[in-house]
Amino acid sequence: MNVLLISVQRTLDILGLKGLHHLLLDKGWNSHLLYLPRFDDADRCKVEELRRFVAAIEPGLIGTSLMANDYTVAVAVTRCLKEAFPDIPHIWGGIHATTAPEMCLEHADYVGVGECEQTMLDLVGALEHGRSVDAIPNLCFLKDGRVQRNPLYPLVEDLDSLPMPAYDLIDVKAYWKCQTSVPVARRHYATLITSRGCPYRCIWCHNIFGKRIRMHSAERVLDEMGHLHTTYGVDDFDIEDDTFNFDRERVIAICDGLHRRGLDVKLTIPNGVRGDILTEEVIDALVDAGMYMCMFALESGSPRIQKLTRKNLNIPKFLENCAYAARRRVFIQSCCMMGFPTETEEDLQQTIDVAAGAAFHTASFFTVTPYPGTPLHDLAQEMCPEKLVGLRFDMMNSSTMRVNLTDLPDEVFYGYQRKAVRRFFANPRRLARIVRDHPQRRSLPVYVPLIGYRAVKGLLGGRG
Ligand code: B12
Ligand code: SF4
Repeated sequence: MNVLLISVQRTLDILGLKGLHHLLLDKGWNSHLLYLPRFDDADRCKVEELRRFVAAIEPGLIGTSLMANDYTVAVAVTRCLKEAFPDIPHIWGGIHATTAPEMCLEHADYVGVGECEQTMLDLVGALEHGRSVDAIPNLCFLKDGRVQRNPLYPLVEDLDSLPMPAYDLIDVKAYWKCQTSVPVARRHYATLITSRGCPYRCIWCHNIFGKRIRMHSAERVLDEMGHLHTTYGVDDFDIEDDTFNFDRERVIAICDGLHRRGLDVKLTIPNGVRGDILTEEVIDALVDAGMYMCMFALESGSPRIQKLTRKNLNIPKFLENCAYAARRRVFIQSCCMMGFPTETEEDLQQTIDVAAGAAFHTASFFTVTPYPGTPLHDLAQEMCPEKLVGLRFDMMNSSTMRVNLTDLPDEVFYGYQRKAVRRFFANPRRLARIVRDHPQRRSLPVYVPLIGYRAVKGLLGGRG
């Protein structure tokens, strides 16, 4: 059977769907992967082009992967395909389908909840052979007008049992043309996820892979890096784990392994490290293995907000590690979240003060975004339900979000965000460090419009 997998996400480097595509190919299914990052069903040419493409493939199943901010586009794509091909079933999966399956079933025939490797194989097999799908684990669907949520498969315990991506079936180098979240252009990069699950309990966060961390072995990570390096010339790896540094010994084993195998590569950790559990030994190992850029996520400088949000970051330890990494010339990015329910001017000011005094090179001061299915969403629902009314999914990107969950008036709240950006960047020493330490100085101008937008956020009317 032919399967069509569609990504409506704006970035091309989607690991989950790519992994499912590789798995299907590995198991002998004829899978196709289509990127539709900015699909607009008002554009008739795009609609016709998509329909022609699908007609040529004749898929027996269409799978779409989405985050919350992709919901509107996912609806448009699915609606447009269902009109033209009413008999092809659609399954949605990914983080938004996992946290809001009922909403997704208004458009998709099936929703895959959580880890879906085996579920996808089961579903494709059942559809191919005309078997019932009713008992397939992790699947949700409507039965007699009601949502049936099947039990979940146990989580994949041994991540090494998942096949390594079938890199020979994709154009690894084509991805190099796309900009990633690392502000360096034209890298020969690949993105890796080396673990699943996170034991921390930050209230804004997803729980797609459970609260226990499961990890690929250091040797398997090194095999994948080695394969990408020797076969395709990849020399820059973005590690996108939730908490890559949770197991210090594994991090050190990976770094040592890179030396042992003679792999001369660079590393970045754009999704962040848990900064307070690092040690100088781990930072040294990472820097010596090629790490040149890392995200240290502060989120809030207020101990009260750290507690409320259950991030419980040890701020002094975090700042100490950050300063050490900066001394080792790692380019440090940070992100802060502003606007939690009950957050006061004092809390906001603490975040500004801590960020401004930290050894970060850059920092983003994002608006808190209450994603459906998170404890933060529940808290907002309890404390300020009126603010959730009319929230638009296509804005659910922390840069474009316009919601103020605090009790402060909008002009005061957004004023603090603007102040944070000004205070942080209007610092000649920081600017000098950015220029000195940025791994690719010529790409620095791309920062300017983004910083400018955030510095004026809320001045241009609307709610923000
Ligand atoms: C890597 C990553 C990124 C990367 C790449 C994104 C990507 N799609 O791969 C980058 C840096 C680009 C990114 C960007 C953003 N991200 Co991000 N990202 C992640 C991260 C850390 C890992 C994703 C991943 O690769 N996981 C590993 C793979 C194997 O898992 P998976 O993709 O979930 O796939 C599995 C299942 O979901 C399922 N599945 C997936 N697709 C499908 C499809 C079908 C049909 C089926 C059946 C099943 C299925 O099966 C897969 C295998 O088990 C997650 C957190 C996390 N741990 O999941 C956040 C996360 C997904 N990101 C998040 C957010 C908010 C963003 C941003 C919006 C941030 C922002 N700027 O505001 C942007 C969006 C960018 C954009 N412009 O649209 C949120 C999403 C919240 C939500 N409810 O939508 C998450 C959950 C982080 C969080 N702490 O909350 N992100
Ligand atoms: S924000 Fe990071 S540390 Fe906190 S629960 Fe999510 S993945 Fe874990």
